[in-house]
Amino acid sequence: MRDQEPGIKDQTIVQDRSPKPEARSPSLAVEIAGIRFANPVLAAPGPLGFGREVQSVVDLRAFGGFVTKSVTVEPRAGNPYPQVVQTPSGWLNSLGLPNHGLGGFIAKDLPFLRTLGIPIIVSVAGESVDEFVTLVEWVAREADVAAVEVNVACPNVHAGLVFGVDANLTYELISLLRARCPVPLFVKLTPNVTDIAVVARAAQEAGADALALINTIAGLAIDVERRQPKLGGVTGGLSGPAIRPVAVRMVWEAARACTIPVIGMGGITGADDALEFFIAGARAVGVGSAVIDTPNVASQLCEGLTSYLVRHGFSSITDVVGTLEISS
Ligand code: RRO
Repeated sequence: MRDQEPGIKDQTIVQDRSPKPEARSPSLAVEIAGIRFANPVLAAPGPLGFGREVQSVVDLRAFGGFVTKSVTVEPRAGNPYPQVVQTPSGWLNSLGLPNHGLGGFIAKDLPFLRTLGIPIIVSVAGESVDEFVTLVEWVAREADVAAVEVNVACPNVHAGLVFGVDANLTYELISLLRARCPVPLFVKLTPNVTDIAVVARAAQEAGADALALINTIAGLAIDVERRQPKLGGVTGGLSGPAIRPVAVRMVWEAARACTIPVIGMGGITGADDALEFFIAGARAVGVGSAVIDTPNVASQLCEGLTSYLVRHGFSSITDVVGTLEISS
């Protein structure tokens, strides 16, 4: 506003106190398959489990949404210990789907998740088509389940991986489930394939509402003194910073091959890591292993994303999605 001119004394000056557009904080809200997430940082399966286990150390409400660990029809204790070993740049896990089973999830875990007040996405893992159908039908009819995520990608249960490594099987399974699922259906993809675009397109053509990738990369760690696998389940799935470039590349490939939203994850620890996924084409990101070192990682990421948006003059995180520039 210009200074008042000298000599004009009696004139009433009405000051405009409405917020100036440039002072407004950029928006972190995103919409995926009709679900509104207040911010694009989702709690991904892994150390966060079903939430209750970590609620005293992690502020779960800071996440834009919560994706559960996969639920199976029957309760599972998980694979023999050790279930997790550290590697130089991440974690190798062979948890083997420990969970309370469908009945236990609905009775014990879901009531707690409802109290969070953020969208809940329930991941399910069947060992057969029939089991997937049972899981989807039961979970989707529960109140406050925003979406069901079909995990065709678990590296530690043989049957789970069979679907996700084969585009035809993925198509058949997702088509069947889509017809039986009254809420949005997400599909979690495995990186343990030659061409992620082929499986991503198959899931989209079958009616998936969104894709989530990547699950962990299959690996093996050996104790050389004992000449035995370090994990009780022998092989495991690698997560953490080591897998990030692989994940970003696959998100980019899937996003280019499909029109449905992509949720990216794999080794995100800071805002710049998350931004790589957005720029590659992800509309939201998942964070899992990072909570081990940084329990408040969700709020840290949101602060970092906001400051990036301000610095670059973007009004919304959605403006960053798929903006990778490649000079020819
Ligand atoms: O529970 C596991 O062993 C597990 C699952 Br379901 C998954 O999807 N990904 C992973 O790395 N571990």
